[in-house]
Amino acid sequence: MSEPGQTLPVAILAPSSFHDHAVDRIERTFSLVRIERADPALVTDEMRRTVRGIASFAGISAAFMDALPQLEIIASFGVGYDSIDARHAAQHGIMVTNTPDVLTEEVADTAIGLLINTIRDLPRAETWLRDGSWARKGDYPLSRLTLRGRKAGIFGMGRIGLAIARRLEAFGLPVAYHNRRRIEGLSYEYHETLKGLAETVDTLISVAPGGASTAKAVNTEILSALGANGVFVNIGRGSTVDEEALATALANGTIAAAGLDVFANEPNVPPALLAAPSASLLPHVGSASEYTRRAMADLCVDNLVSWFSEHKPLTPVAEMADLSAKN
Ligand code: NAP
Ligand code: 8YV
Repeated sequence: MSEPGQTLPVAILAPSSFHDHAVDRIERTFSLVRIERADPALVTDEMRRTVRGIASFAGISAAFMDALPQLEIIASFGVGYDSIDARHAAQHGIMVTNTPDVLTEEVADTAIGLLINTIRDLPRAETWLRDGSWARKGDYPLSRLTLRGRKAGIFGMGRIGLAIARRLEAFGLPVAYHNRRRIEGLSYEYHETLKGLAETVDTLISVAPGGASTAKAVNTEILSALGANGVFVNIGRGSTVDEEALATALANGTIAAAGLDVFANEPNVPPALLAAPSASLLPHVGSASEYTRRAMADLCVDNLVSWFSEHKPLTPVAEMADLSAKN
C-alpha cells in the first residue's frame, strides 16, 4: 500500500525499540511518539490526549490500553500476539492487528534448519573445524541421530505448520499433526490429543501459539510419550513448554535431543538448557532476515494506514471478529 499524500494528524506510539523501516514510515505518515517501554507509569497527559494508535514489538497489557483513552488500534509486529491482551482490547473496541503470512516461509525454513542442526549436530561440527580440532584431532564424530526413517508430528498445523509439513514431505518424512480441530481435506494423520501425536511420532515440532490454552502443554508426559529416540523442536512459543521438564528429559535420556528457537522468559535461557549437550539453541530468529522483517514492518504500518484512512484493518487478529463486523 502506498503512503497517503498528506501527513495525517494522528499520534502513533511506538514503545521500546522498533524496526527502523517501520519507524521511518510511521514518521513520514503520522506523528510518531516514542516511549521507553509499554508501561502505564510512563504515559504523559499529552499521550493520553493524543495517542490513537500503537505500533509494537512488545507486549501491551490491559493497563497500558486503559492509560490511553483515545486508543483505537494496536498494530503488532509479529504473527504471535500472546503478549497483547486482545480480549481486553476487543471488549474496549480497540482493534488489534498482526503480521501473518509474510513470515510463514521464512519461519518454516528456520524450523527445518534448526531440526537438521539438532539431529546432525552441525553447529558443533562447524566449531570443530573453526577451532582447529579437524586438523589436530581428525574427523568430527558421526552424529548419533539421523533424519532418515523419522516420522514428524506438528503441534499447531496452521500457516507455518503447513509450510513446515510441505518441506518435511519433500524430505521423505511422513507427517501427522495435532490441533484442537481437524483440518478438513488435509491428508496428514490427525490426532485429537498432543499425547496421541507424541506417541505416534519420534520428531515433534511445536509451532503452536502461546497463551493459556497451550501453557506448558509439552511436559514430562508428552516427552515420555515421544521416547528415547525422540527429537523435540520448538519454533512457536517458549511458554508452551515446561522447560524444567525438558531439561530433565534431555539430561536423563527420556528424549534424544531438542532444538529451541523460543524460550519462556526471553532473553533468559535456563542454565540447564544451556548446559544440555543434546540441545541446539537459537535466539528467537525464526523470522529474522532483513527481507522478512521489512515485509513484517510494511504490513504492521499498512494496517495503521488502512485503519486511519479507511477504518479497515488489513489483518485483524481472531478476537476482533465481532469488532470488524460492527465497523
Ligand atoms: P496460525 O496459522 O494461527 O496457526 C496456529 C495453529 O495452532 C492453528 O492451526 C491452531 O489450530 C493451532 N492451535 C492453537 N491453539 C491450540 C491449542 N490450544 N492446541 C492445539 N493446537 C492449537 O499461526 P501461524 O501463523 O502458523 O503461527 C503460529 C505461531 O508461531 C505464532 O502464534 C507464534 O507464536 C509462532 N511464531 C514464532 C516465530 C519465531 O520467530 N520463532 C515466528 C512466527 C511465529 P486450532 O485453532 O484448530 O487449534
Ligand atoms: C518475531 C515472532 O520475532 O511473529 C512472531 O510471532 O515470534 C517473530 O516473528 C517477533 O514477533 C518480533 O517481535
